[in-house]
Amino acid sequence: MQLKNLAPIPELYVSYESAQKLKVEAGELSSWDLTPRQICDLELLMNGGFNPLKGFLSEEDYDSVVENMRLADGSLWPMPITLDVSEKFAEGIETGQDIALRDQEGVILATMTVTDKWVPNKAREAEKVFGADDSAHPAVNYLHNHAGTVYLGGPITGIQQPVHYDFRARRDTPNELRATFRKLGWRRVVAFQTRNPLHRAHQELTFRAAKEAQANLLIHPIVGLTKPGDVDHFTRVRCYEAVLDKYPGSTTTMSLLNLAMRMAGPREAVWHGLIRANHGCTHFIVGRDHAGPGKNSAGEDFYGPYDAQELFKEYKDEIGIEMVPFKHMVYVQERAQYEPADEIEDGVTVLNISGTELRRRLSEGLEIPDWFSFPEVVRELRRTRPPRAQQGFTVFFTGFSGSGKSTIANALMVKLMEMGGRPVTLLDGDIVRKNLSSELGFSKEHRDLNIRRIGYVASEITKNGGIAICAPIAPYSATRRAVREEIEQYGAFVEIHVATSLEECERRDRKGLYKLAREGKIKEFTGISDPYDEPENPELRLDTENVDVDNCAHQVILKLESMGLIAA
Ligand code: PPS
Repeated sequence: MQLKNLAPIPELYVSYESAQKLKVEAGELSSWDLTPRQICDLELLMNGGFNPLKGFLSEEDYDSVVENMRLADGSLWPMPITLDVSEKFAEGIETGQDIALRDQEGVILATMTVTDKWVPNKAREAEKVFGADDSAHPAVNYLHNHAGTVYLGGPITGIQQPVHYDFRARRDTPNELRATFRKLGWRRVVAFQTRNPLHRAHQELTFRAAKEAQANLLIHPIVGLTKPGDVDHFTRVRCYEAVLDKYPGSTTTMSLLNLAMRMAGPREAVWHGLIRANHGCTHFIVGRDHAGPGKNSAGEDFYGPYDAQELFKEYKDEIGIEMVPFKHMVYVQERAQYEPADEIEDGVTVLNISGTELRRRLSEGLEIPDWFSFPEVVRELRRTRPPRAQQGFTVFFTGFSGSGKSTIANALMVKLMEMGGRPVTLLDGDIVRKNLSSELGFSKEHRDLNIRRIGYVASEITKNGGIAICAPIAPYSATRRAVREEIEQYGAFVEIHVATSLEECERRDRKGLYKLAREGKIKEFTGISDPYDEPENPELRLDTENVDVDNCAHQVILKLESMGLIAA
């Protein structure tokens, strides 16, 4: 008899012949180029990872999922899986129409019959699904600042899987994993979800969880999208491979899951459970603060530490997978081993290194002890995260025209070049407008495009270990924030507000532009006839009215030193 959890699960792919035919016919259809997050969602829709979903949610399903964590037919489903598109694209789409869904290179992956088109209430979605309409939550920030304004819903016809060139042998569809478990005779499988490198405590806890559940172990890391700032998946997978060798032979395996996480804590835990059940697992480890998004804008946790476990318990029969609650493991020095924190008597020495402390040690090149992690893991992490003083970073000046941004940026560039060590590039407003953005004017749309281009170049420089100095006006805080997010994936983003007042800039009027703006000869002039959002929390604010340029540049150098970005 075949175990229920190992029987094949429905996929949304059509046969090879039909796919070939569809590919040709789809040439006539309107095409939507999927975002990276939508590609992750589509892959799991098509391969059954999101079973019972048959496509992107309809409006009725969406409303029901947002309100009750259920599809309209009553099945448990906690996360809205929606196809968000731009208003412009939506305008040309009628319900009943088929559209082609393509990857970022234009390869067709699926078609969708659009049954629904609506403008969602994003504030309600944020409140209900993520617990608060607070953009400090990464998924709420995504919802308001990245996702399109219109949702399309409808069933999917799968043509082909998204192509992955990395770690191909480690990627499995739910049915491939089910087949593997069948072949190996694994009847009980406990899955461990992770978006972080594994250290000794994780290895110990997962091994114990498997023993307790009398199950084999599946390390099931996320390689789709995780929390901004996480260690990239390439590095993590190399780390996981090193840790796999530490488990007793043939007890444990690893498979990579191309999921786009939402960091939705309790709802996310239930979602993760359903996904693992679809992948043929019987048990699932839920830890403290599972899929936690960090602090909200008031500095408090979004969810309680055990909310995820509570919600999971409530729905465990419907999820169809048993929860193994995570034990917090700590190192007991006297016995030189890891033990569950709640089983340790008073009087022994307990050692622990938090995630924040680990990042500090890596960024300052300090020792990471053997009891904490495996030497192979530490070596990989050090390769990817060299000490801060060797990483790339971006200094981003913002302020009114004529505030002194370019002059200070030039002085800073010369000082950094004098120090040596890393290449320095200056992306001054005027230089950029000549070379990168020569066709752009000063409308909101054009300014945003200009700043995003600067952000893109700076992020590449930062990624490759250089120093980018940017000095545009950059009047919109949302755009500055987007650039910050892009750059912080690779290194520090140091925002510097050159806080020269408008009156002073106008009084100096070096280029004579303020006079022209007052006379209405230059339109949309920042500060006169166009807005400027003052930075609320820049890393540094410079007063140029009472301090000379050299001193201002020096203040920036001191700031960079205090952040560990240049050696003192
Ligand atoms: S933005 O808003 O960040 O895209 O602007 P930026 O690329 O920094 O370009 C600003 C420079 O363009 C000149 N200029 C104007 N500035 C503001 N508003 C209007 N309408 C405008 N028209 C031309 C001005 O010289 C700015 O240079 P800086 O170096 O800031 O004085």
